[in-house]
Amino acid sequence: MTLFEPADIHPAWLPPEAFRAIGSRRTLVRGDGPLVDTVREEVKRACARYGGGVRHHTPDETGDQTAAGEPFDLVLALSAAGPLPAVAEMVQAEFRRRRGPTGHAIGDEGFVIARSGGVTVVLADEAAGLLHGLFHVVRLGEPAFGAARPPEHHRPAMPRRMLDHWDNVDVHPVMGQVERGYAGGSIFWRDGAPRGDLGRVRAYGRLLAACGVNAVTVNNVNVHTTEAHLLTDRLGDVAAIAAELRPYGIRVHLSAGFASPVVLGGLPTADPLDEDVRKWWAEATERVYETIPDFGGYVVKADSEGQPGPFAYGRDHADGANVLADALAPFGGVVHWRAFVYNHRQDWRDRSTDRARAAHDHFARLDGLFRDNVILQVKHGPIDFQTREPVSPVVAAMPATRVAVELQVTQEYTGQQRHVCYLAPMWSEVLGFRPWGPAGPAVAHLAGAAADGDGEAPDGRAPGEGGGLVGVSNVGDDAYWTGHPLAQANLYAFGRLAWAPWTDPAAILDEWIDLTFVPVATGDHEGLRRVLHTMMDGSWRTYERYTAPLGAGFMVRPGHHYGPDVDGYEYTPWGTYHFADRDGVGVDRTRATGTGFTGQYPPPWSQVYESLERCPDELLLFFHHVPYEHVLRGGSTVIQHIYDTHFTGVEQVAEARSLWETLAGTGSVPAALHARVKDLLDEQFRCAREWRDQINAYFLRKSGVPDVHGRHIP
Ligand code: GCW
Repeated sequence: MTLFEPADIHPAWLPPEAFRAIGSRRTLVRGDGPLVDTVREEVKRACARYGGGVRHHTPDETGDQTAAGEPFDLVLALSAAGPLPAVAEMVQAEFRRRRGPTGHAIGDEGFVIARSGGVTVVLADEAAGLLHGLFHVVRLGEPAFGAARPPEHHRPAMPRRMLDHWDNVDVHPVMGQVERGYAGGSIFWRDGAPRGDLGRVRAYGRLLAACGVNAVTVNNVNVHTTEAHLLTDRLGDVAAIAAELRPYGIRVHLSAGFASPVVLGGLPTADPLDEDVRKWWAEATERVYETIPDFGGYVVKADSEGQPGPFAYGRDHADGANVLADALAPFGGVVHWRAFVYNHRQDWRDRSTDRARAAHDHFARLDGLFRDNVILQVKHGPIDFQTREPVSPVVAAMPATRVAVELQVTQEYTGQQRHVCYLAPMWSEVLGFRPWGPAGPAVAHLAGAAADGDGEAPDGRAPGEGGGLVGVSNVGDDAYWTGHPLAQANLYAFGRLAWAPWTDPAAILDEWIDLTFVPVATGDHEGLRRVLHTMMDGSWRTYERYTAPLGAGFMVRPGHHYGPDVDGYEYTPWGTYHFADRDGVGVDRTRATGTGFTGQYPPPWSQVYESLERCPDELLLFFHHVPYEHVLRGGSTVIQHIYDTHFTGVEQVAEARSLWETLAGTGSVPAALHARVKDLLDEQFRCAREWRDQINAYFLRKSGVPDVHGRHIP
């Protein structure tokens, strides 16, 4: 296997220097199989650069020493590949002793790491675990070879950690090559054909494995005509991608169109209960597995924003999902069925329809009717990836269904990779939200996070029963992968939170900084770290301050969704309204007087959100319509809060921009990267001012209430 390092592509969090600690040491890799080969190649390449050595014992070879009679510094071994060097045997025995007779095995993707007698040992039951263990050692760097450490058991909290690419094969006339993509073209497709640039796909797989992702969907959930054919006659294109990602333990999934039996199979119907339709799915799926034996499964957006679905045949979404699930089941595949179903042709005059309610209204009653290999993929908020939304009530409403939570790594509504907006703090809040209050499970548990090393899920589920975490990818063919170089941190954080949801976002940022910026650590690395934390830790809240206030959402330019337009969606069919008038603003979603959405939550949240006094400030306008002079829990009035946060938000962007300036010429970051971020910060500042002025002017004009500080509002 040849490892690929594209010359003009930024290495993101895997620059060669990140492997210095490993590359300068003597390593034994013990085990066989393709993923173990990947581990060995990684170590070999690092050693070629930094002077270390790697040895691969054959099964009948043993020993604790290199051929030159020196001890190993690092042993990476499959637990069943024995006999292992004495120190690894000891670590294994110690791990078994600690976990006790009923404790967990190391697990499919897990690993144990320890350091004893000057040797760092990584043990895994499966090769994928060894690969994750290797990248853990990379993350630790030099400290991996420092003080002794007792066996630590790491395993992913979520069984499936998937990135969905909204990449089109053909350039879509409105959405382009990548729908909501802000990092150039697709890394998979160009102008109707595969790019052929498979080295880049391989490099992508490597980056993903190093942050914990293990599944990728290669085409947009909006399946257009050309893309539909990936399932049948263009399956070879998918197989080529799968071949590049496989060495990094990443499985390929496909977005499939629900009408495929008609569109591709020429059948008169796609009715999920029709025998010919079932047969068509079964046969098509069998062919997929003949070509890609480790294929992950399908992702389906049905009856949503114009995509076909079971409603056309009078069937429900359990009928729809189950026909695909049955086709996949013999091969161990899963169908990710999206819960993003709502009426996008609503009459704005109709106050009884509430888009926030839609997913729960459609899906809650179907709980228990889905096959085991159906994963209901639920957007984290009830509307659509806004900067601030409550957690979707669907996540708590489906105890008998596997639920995956979908996050948007691509920054459609959070600055489109022109603004710095580190999203891990938002995701961490989502994952930590406890729908039944402090004593109940968190969202991360419901999505499958039992096996996270911090105990069993409180709801008693066995590890890995949940659906996992899904992110809409922010990657394109841009030299920095993500357009904004600092948006790489979001991709990295997505993988790390899917692996370990309780990790502090600031700690994840530290990991990312240390890996990404090692190469030019000629400058003041601690200074760089401080600057990046100041710029990024609170950047999501900063973004929230200068955009739509208090959970109101949208207020973006229709279509492309960049920049402010307070009434842009107010009189459209999309169901995203704020109802501002001269007296007040917000959506009444209470049971008492509004749409009743608050009733979709279990207590305590059904009561907390219902109550004007108890509803958290940041979600007030999501749940209530209030007068401008309404006093928030924080003490300020709604209108004064709007003015204050918008002035502060812009000041914070200005500060970030000046801070970045202090890094110019210091050598802490490469000059080209510095220049790219500088330009983007100029744009962020411009855009933030535009947001501030439009929002403030709009609400001043509506309310007539002046700013108590008398600041200029145009
Ligand atoms: O946020 C919206 C986007 C659409 C997207 C849709 C979805 C892929 O504006 O571009 O379509 O969500 O999640 O399906």
